[in-house]
Amino acid sequence: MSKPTQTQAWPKLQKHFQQIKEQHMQDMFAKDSKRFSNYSLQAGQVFLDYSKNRINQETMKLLFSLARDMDLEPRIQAMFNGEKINFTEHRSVLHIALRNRSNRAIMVDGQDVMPEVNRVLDKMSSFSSRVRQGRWQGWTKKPIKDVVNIGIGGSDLGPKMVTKALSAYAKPGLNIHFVSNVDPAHLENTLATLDQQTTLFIIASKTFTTQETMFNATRAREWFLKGAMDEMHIPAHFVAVSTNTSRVREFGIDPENMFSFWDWVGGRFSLWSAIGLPIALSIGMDSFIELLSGAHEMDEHFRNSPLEQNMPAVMGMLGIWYSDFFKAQTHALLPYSQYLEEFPAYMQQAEMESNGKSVTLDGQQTDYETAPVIWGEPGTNGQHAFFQLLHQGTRLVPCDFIIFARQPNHHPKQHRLLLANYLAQTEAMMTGRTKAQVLKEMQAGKRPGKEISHLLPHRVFPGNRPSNSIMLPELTPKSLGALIALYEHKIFVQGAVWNINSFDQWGVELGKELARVIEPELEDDLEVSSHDPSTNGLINVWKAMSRNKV
Ligand code: G6Q
Repeated sequence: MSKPTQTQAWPKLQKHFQQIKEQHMQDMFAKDSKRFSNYSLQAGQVFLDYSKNRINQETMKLLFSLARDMDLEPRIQAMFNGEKINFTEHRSVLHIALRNRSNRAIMVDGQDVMPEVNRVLDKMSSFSSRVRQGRWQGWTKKPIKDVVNIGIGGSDLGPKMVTKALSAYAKPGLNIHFVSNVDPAHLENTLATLDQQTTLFIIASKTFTTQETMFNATRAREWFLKGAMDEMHIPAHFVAVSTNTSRVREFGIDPENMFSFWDWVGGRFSLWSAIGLPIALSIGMDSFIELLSGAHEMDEHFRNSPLEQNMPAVMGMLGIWYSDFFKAQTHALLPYSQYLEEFPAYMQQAEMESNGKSVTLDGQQTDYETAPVIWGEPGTNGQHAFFQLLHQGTRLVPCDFIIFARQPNHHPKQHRLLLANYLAQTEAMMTGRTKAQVLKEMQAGKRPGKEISHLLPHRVFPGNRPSNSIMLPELTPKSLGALIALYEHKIFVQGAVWNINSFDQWGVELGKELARVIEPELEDDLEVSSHDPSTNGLINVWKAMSRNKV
């Protein structure tokens, strides 16, 4: 089937939407005493309550038949079997092989990829323990104290998010820094307090051609040589993570110090590969393997569970319900964990770069919505900022609330407060507060009648705002691995049903190309006229401004 709108399920869902769209979730709970157990799932360590959604049994039945009409199940198997489902780039999509702890053979072009995957994991293991134990030394024989990962996009966001999330597991005294932006301030501010003798650089780039990374890497090498004075010291301080051996060699890094990965690992799904080296350095290889195991557990759940009990499938189809029928334009990720501060930004790339597409696999324009805008912040901070709009704004914003049940080594009372807020918000979003309730409350507070009628409409909450509640026992490498994999597979589900290629990113290329044209035009004083009037105008204003002529 080319488009989901051509399936039998789609018009049925449209009709069903008309029937259900005004129904309040509170009435749904009132009618079904088992709603919580009927609409919740456990997958390994991850618990999902999706009962606070604007759905009933008929909705889920129709959503799953849409998924089946769009061949979701065979598509899942095709990914796990190494088929070249990223057909615009002629590539398999095998981040699942990187964490295939069962070691079952996964074939690409007639070859099992697992021996190579395991070889690189072994290399990461021996390197990370040498650095962590102080056996990998700088040119003055001092142990490494600071690691600077230079990479961008998929070669930055994943390891940065996980390193921060698992900072409680980090080795004290080994600081991990991430430099991505081509703005010189990023590298300069990072290097300002570092010592060349005890700093190790990881140049992380799948292609080893990305402009930002190559500029920052070159500048980092200059900074290093200012202290070390001799290029012979580079091997002890620069390693590379890449698929491009010749470019790594050209840059001056010995391929012995290169950690490989493969074209079947997409940038935004690469934290499980050698791109995860900063994670392994920070938390140790045993914990890195735990991260992989957690993801593998979720992979097995996704591969083997029927859609009705399949957590990524449920979450993916709910997202489609809101995007395509309720026309929700955004989706908020709200981790109630400061450790997951970077999680929304990471998922923003994963979802929006994967499913921000408008052409089907067979090249037709979609006549339906695809990925929503993904955004979010940790709770409770967000509550004091944008939650107003979630509760009383004009837009419907489906939300995912995420929390860990236990937080060892932290203040239990404070953790209970965090949990109380997590629960209170989903409750408030669902139940709202009616006019009658507000009136009763205000009358009980003995407010003057005039004030009551004045304030009443402002204090009413419509409720009926949907959310998923995700709960995990504790933030560990294993549970985090499962959580990330859950979202990766949710993205897969949606891409399959929307019949788009979730694994290419042509949209990122155009800006890169144009920047390469513009950059040389900024070198001199000559007026530029080769672009559209706005771009020409801006370039010429910049030329005057940067020379203090404005
Ligand atoms: C991710 C994207 C993109 C990519 C960066 C860095 O899926 O393709 O974010 O990761 O552009 O690319 P390199 O790793 O090749 O430098």
